[in-house]
Amino acid sequence: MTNQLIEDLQWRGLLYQQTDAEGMEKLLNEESVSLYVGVDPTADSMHIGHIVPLLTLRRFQQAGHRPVLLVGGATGMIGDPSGRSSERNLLTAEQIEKNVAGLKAQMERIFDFGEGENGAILVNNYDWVGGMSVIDFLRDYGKLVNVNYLLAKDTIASRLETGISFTEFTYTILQGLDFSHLYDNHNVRIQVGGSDQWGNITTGLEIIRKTHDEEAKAFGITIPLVTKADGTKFGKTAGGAVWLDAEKTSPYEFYQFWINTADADVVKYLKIFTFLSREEIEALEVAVQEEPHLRKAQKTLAAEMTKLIHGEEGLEQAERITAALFSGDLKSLSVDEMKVAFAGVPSVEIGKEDKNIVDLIVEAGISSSKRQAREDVTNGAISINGEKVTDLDYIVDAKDRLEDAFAIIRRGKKKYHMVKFI
Ligand code: 485
Repeated sequence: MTNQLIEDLQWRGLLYQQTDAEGMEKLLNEESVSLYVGVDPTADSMHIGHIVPLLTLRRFQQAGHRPVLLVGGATGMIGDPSGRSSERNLLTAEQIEKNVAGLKAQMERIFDFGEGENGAILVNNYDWVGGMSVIDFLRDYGKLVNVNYLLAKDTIASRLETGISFTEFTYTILQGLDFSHLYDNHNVRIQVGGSDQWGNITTGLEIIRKTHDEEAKAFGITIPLVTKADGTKFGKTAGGAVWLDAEKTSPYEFYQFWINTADADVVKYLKIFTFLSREEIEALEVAVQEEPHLRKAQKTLAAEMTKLIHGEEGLEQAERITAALFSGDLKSLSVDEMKVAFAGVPSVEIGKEDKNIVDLIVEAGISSSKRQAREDVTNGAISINGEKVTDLDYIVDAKDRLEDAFAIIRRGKKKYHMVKFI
């Protein structure tokens, strides 16, 4: 018997490796299960690379299963060598504590933690590993895992040349004992992770197999790395990673990231990242083919993702800023929105004294000469904070300084400059 959820995951391209596809499908047909994804608190925010396994768990939740979200308060103290070519620096306990709080808050936004049968739960492996003695660790877990077995893992084998500390070498056993702990205490039957987590997930199955009788049945699946048709790395912009934290990546930047998706990638991303139905996505696929200039699929992707991570309010702000920049009507934006909108535009610092408009735009390098500046002003090419200035004697003063600190000056249709008054 096929399973609708599995079919959907396959159609979305979300299944990469599976330890026992048939067994898992059978299990899902028979009962509602709990399943988990773990994230280590290496930063105080997740980025969009983290959300694919999390969203996959939400798909399981929608099909009636219970997501268990693990924050690695203990494993974060050690550092996962998976996918890394060199040793990590240890974080301090304070840093990890702060990061754990950040991750928890973000997970709470993505999941439904309702009281129901399948409400999500959050766990922290520090709760069962933090107090474990080294003797217990070595006797109860270290003894179950053969060194040869560990050396054969990709993530360890690939580090033997360049070096791997005993600390990182041990990491996979810690993640493995988590799986076993969650199996016993939360009836977790499946672990999900990105493709770099295969080795750690299978260590967990090994530990479960060795500590339980034959009846014990647990499964692992990994999710493919998200790729881009042009071969460049997904999830990176000029400014670095795309974070879920609005302080690090504003809702507007987040929205822009998605709206800039190439036609060649957009349908794939709609499948991976959104909860739109197959019918809706297929209709958008037709739109990409027949009227690509409308960018309907990109707009939908950007709206869905921004709403998911930043809520209706974040989406509204992103759309308002996008529209204002497109039309040039800055007056519709609040001062805070202006700051967000122009975070990336060229800025110059200028003294706070009142100044004639022509002098100011020359000093700020917005017009190349006094003659050019006069021409620009009389032609109506210059505006301050969305207000056109055509008077050559206009004085830029306190009324033009937003928060007494900056002004946005536009020259021509689209060239924006931020002038900071100091
Ligand atoms: O019991 C567990 C303890 C820790 C972890 C998982 C289960 C975290 C895991 N070792 C890890 O490092 N995950 C990465 C992280 O935390 O940033 C990323 C993976 C990625 C995807 C994502 O977490 O690199 O593939 O699984 C959710």
